[in-house]
Parts: sequence; structure tokens; C-alpha cells
Amino acid sequence: MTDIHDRVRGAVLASALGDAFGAPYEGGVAERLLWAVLGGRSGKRRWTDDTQMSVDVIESLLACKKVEQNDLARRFARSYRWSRGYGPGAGKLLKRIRQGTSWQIANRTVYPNGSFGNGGAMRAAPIGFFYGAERERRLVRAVRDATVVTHAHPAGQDGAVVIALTAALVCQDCPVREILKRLRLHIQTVDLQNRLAVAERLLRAEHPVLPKQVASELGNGIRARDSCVTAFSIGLALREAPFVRLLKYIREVGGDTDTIGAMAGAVWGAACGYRQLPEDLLKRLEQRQFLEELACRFADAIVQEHF
Ligand code: R7I
Ligand code: MG
Ligand code: MG
Repeated sequence: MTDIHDRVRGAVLASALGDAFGAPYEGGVAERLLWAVLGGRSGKRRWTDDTQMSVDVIESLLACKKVEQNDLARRFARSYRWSRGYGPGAGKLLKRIRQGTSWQIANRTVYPNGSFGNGGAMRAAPIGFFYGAERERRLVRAVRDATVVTHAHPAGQDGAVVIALTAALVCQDCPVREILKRLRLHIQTVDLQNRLAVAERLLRAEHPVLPKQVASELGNGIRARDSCVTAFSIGLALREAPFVRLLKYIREVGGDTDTIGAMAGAVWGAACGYRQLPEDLLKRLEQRQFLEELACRFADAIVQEHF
């Protein structure tokens, strides 16, 4: 198996683990209580909308061999279950698509300018791997096309570009300085550009940056601008640390822990690969075998496409 195969599998599984092991710590008391009930039912760590939508993206890419917006919209709408903890706007939007509204209309019915939540970014890493960093412009266009189906706001799309392009570049062991340079060329919103400038300073710091500082300077909320660069920064800063340290750090950052876990997990996995993931956590992951098989088929397709 090639290195890229291991990295893609690692990223898909690390993202699911970040989601499932981050979910019990997401949000406030009410969310945590609800998840304590929903998340423990099967005896395994239940994953949330982050992983469900990533599965939808991967299955769509495998079936269509490219980003196909109508297919994505159909799959997102068909997979929607409130018990996976979808964002409130996303839930409404997906129900409308299921009832027959086209995604081009539905994506602006909840928020007139489109959603700026992080729900496009949480499922974006697979698109980065599929298109590959060699064809950067094509990658960025594909990410925006896939994101706009549910997140028409430019910030929602920028967040997705940050995660997808970073994951693809990390797969090639691209240095952090160069990743930041590439991202700056594609990010359109001032908020996200400003976050990248802060991340650059934190990643260069001589002393380890505490989770509390990451939360206060980069954010830990559900908006793309408050979580995507946070996850980017954590994934890169801890890409040589054991996976359990990454999880602990994300818990301490707090806020939208499942999504920061899913996005930082994808970046970490692209750097470290599947073989570095702890077996005792994988054993406790809901539908592990299904995710493993899907990740493997996805990695096979990418290796065949690129090499
Ligand atoms: O972005 P989205 O799919 O949510 C993903 C998050 C992740 O944390 C998942 O784990 C799950 O818990 O939800 O869902 P949206 O509902 O589109 O956006 C998320 C939230 O961002 C919304 O519920 C709003 O609070 C906020 N938001 C906006 N608020 C005002 N105006 C997003 N867009 C707007 C806006 O235009
Ligand atoms: Mg979630
Ligand atoms: Mg979340």
C-alpha cells in the first residue's frame, strides 16, 4: 500500500474519531445531556452529522467521480436524521430538499445570504484528497461547488477551502509556511484572512500555546470563522503528537468540540496516517467496519486516479 493510501484512510477515520469522541463535550449543559442519552445507546461512540455528511461526500465522489451538486444534495437530504445532531439551519434546509425544493433555492431560505456555519468545512477534507493539491484551482472550485449546496455564504465556503486544501497539502508534507501562503491566495473573506494571520503567529510561537488561548484568539464556535482556522491550527501544531493528545487538547479548547475534532482529525490523519491511530479508540467507534471499508475504497480510488 502506498503512503497516500494510509494517509487518506487515516484522515477519514481520525475525522470520525474526532467527531465521535468530541461530541460528548460539545456545547453547553443541555447539548451534553442530550448527547449522553443519544450517544451512548449502542455501547459505542456515536458519530454525528460531521461524519454522516463526510460519508455522503465520499460515496458521492465514488459514484460520480467528481463533485456533482445534485447528487450531493440528494444524498445529504436522504441521510438527514435529527438524532445525528445537525445544525438547526441545516436540518430545515435538508428537509426542504427532501420535500422537493431545489438546493439552489433551499440554500438561501433559512438565511438569506446563505449559512456561514462550519457544516460545509466539516465534510470538506475528502474533496481535498480526491482532487489533490497538484491541481489547486480545480480543488478550490470543487470545494466551493460542494459547499454551496448547503452553505452559500462566502465564509462557509472559505472555511471548507481552509480544511480541504490544508488536508491535501499535508498529504504531501508541505511545510506550514507554504500552506499558509497557498491558503491566503484563495480565501475571500476578511474574517478568515484575519484568523489565518493569528494562526500564523500562534504556529510560530516558541512556547506551546494553551488551549484556552487558541479558543480566545481563534474561536471555538459553530460559525466557520470561529472554528475552521482553529481546527487547522490545532491539527498542524499537534501533527507529530499522539492522537489522544489531540483529542484531549480539543476537549480543553471546548465549544464545538465534535466539529473541531472532525476537522483537526482530518488534518492530523493526513499527516500521520491510519497506522498511528490507537486501536482501543477504533474499537469503540460506531460502525467501525463500515467506515474502514469506505475509507479503504476511497483511498483505492484516489491512488488509482493519481498514480
Ligand atoms: O453549518 P451547519 O451545518 O452546522 C454545523 C454544526 C456543527 O457543529 C455540527 O456538529 C452541528 O452541531 O452543527 O448548520 P447551520 O444551521 O447552517 O449553521 C450553524 C449555525 O450557525 C446556525 O444554527 C446559526 O446559529 C449560525 N448561522 C447563522 N446565524 C445568523 N445568520 C449560520 N449562518 C447564519 C446566518 O446567516
Ligand atoms: Mg456534529
Ligand atoms: Mg459540531
